[in-house]
This record gives sequence, structure tokens and C-alpha cells, in this order.
Amino acid sequence: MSPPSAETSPAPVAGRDPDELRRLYTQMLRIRRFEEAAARAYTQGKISGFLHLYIGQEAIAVSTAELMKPGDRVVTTYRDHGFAVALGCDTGACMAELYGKKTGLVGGNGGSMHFFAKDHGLWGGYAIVGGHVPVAAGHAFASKYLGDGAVTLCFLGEGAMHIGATHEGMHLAGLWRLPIVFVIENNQYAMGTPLRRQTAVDDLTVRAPSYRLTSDRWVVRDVFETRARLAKAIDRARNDEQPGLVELLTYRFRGHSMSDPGKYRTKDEVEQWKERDPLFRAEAELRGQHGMSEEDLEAIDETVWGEMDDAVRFAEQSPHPEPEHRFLGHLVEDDLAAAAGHEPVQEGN
Ligand SMILES: Cc1ncc(C[n+]2csc(CCOP(=O)(O)OP(=O)(O)O)c2C)c(N)n1
Repeated sequence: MSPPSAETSPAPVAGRDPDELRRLYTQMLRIRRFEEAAARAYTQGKISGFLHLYIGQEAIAVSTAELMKPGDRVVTTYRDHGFAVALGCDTGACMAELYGKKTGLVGGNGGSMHFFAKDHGLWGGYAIVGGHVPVAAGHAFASKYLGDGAVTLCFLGEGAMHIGATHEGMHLAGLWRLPIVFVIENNQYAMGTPLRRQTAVDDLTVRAPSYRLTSDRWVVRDVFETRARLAKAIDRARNDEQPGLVELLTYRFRGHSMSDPGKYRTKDEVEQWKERDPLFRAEAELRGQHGMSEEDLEAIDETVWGEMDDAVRFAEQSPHPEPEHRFLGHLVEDDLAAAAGHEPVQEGN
């Protein structure tokens, strides 16, 4: 696949605060190492079910977390771990969720695809492609109705742009001028299907005007640039009644899920995208422009790995939930639960 047409000249590095870059780099690295630790546990048979990794897309979740104000909401897909980590969820609880343990983010009831932490602004990972888009529009409608000033950020893969529910959600957001930004994480493939075999257009933001959404589109190579451009879309949605559609050209370096070896792409293509990898570029900038030593970079990595080792240990030592715990947080009528001999459903997180 040739480089996307939205490729622009290299991002400027002058005047960038090295301490800030180091902080953003560390956040991206925390997501990558979390995902690598999860992949290892999965390969060892300690995690079951589906596991979709966010490796390559970290700059998007990190930029988002930087921009969110209290009350703002993220509604996303099953590729949700990166958002939880970026939004400040405890990595032990995240890992325990993957292990299906009682100490997990949602008590082990959700698993990889259904992370949820409303206190951190994460209003769900959703497994049905496009199904969460009207849900996100509903969140934004609630904000507008209540006048709470919050913005909803709805993340979707490019594959979700070919789903009816997606367009129903965008349509209402545009009609009702809802405080929402739809962010397409175009990682080039929906499972093994490349974009050119999914849709007749290259640029997915061509659909924005038909819903009266503002739009922007760029290659995610730089965390500062991504943060700055996302900030504009969020600001317009929050303050000017201008909902937006943003297409972010990115790449997942692993397969669709752990069961996909990703053989449908060439080594050259992967190498091209590795050069754009925001994590790799941030590290190169820290080393090259800001004179950070190998020892300092290694020290950051060791600290991050230490956190992930602790998270894995926590998950492994945590108890499995009792069978009746599986009813918690589910939409089950209390009397049905009672008939089945269980406690009424508690308000869960
Ligand atoms: C409605 C629906 N159809 C099919 C699936 C199976 N499925 C799971 S992920 C996926 C691909 C989605 O690709 P994309 O939206 O580009 O997101 P990505 O996985 O690349 O992040 C499909 C078809 C599903 N979960 N939901």
C-alpha cells in the first residue's frame, strides 16, 4: 500500500518541551508494554477469549486523555485497553479484567472488549462494530440536554464507517448539533480487508458535510500534532455547537486479534509504517534533539516494565469471581435474578 495521501512534511521539533515529550512518550510506552504483557499472558494460555491489541495507535489515546475535561466521555470499540491505561485506570485492574478476575476493572465480567470505568471517563469498549456510535450520540445528547458542558469522543475503526448504525448516530449528531467528535482510527484494515476493498473512497471524511460535521484528517506520526489537531475539533464541539468527524491514519502493528498472524500485508508496508510510529519517533527525538542518553531511556522502560510485571502479578494472584458474581452489572430484572436464586443486581461500575 502506498503512503496515505494525507502525508505531510515532517512535524517541526523546534521549541518542543523535552519534559513534556518525555511524559507523553512514557504514557505511550505504558500502553505498548501493557499490550505486550497481555499478549505474552495470552500466548501462555492465561487469558482467554478475544484480545485486540492497540500497538501502533497509542498516540491517539494519549492525546485524547490529555484533552479531556472532567465529565467528558470516551466511547470506543473492543480495542479499548489503551484508553483505559491513558485515562489513568490502574494497570493491575486492567490486567485482572483480561484474566477474568474479580479484581478486574469490571469485576472480570467484561473481559478485553468491554472495559468500562466511568470515573475515568471511559464509557465502554463495545464489541459490535458501529453499534456504539448511536450510543455515543446518546451520551452527547444527554450532555446537551443537561447543559453539563461535556464532550463525547466516539472512536471507531474505518470498518465501522460501512455500518448503518454509524450513520444513524452521525446523522442525529449533525442534526441536533451535539457536542461530540467521531474519531475514525483508520488502521488500514478491517480484520484482513484493506481499505480499498472496503469502500469506494480513500478519504472517509468526505461523508462529513452530508451530516454537517466539521472534519480533519491526518497521519498520526506525532503525538504533539495529534493532540493539537484533536484539541481544535473538541473545542468546536464543546463551544461552537459544531460536532466533528476526524479521520486518523494509523496502523496496528499486530494482527486484528491474537488469532490473526496478519499475513495479508507485506514487510515493506509494515516497515514504512514503523517509520511513522509516534512512539519510535518520540524516542528518536528525545535521543537526537534533546540529548537523552540510552541509560535514561532504558531506565524509563525498566520502570514501565516494572509496572506491567506488577500488574500481571496482581492479576495472577487475584481470585476468580464466584459464579453469582456474573450477574452483577448486567441488565437482568431483579425478579429474574431472584428466581434464579441470586441477589438483586447491584449498581456496578
Ligand atoms: C456488526 C459486526 N459485524 C462484524 C463483526 C466482526 N468484526 C469484529 S472486528 C471487525 C473488523 C472491524 O474493523 P475496524 O472497524 O476497521 O476496526 P479495527 O479492528 O481495525 O480497529 C469485524 C468485522 C462485529 N463485531 N460486529
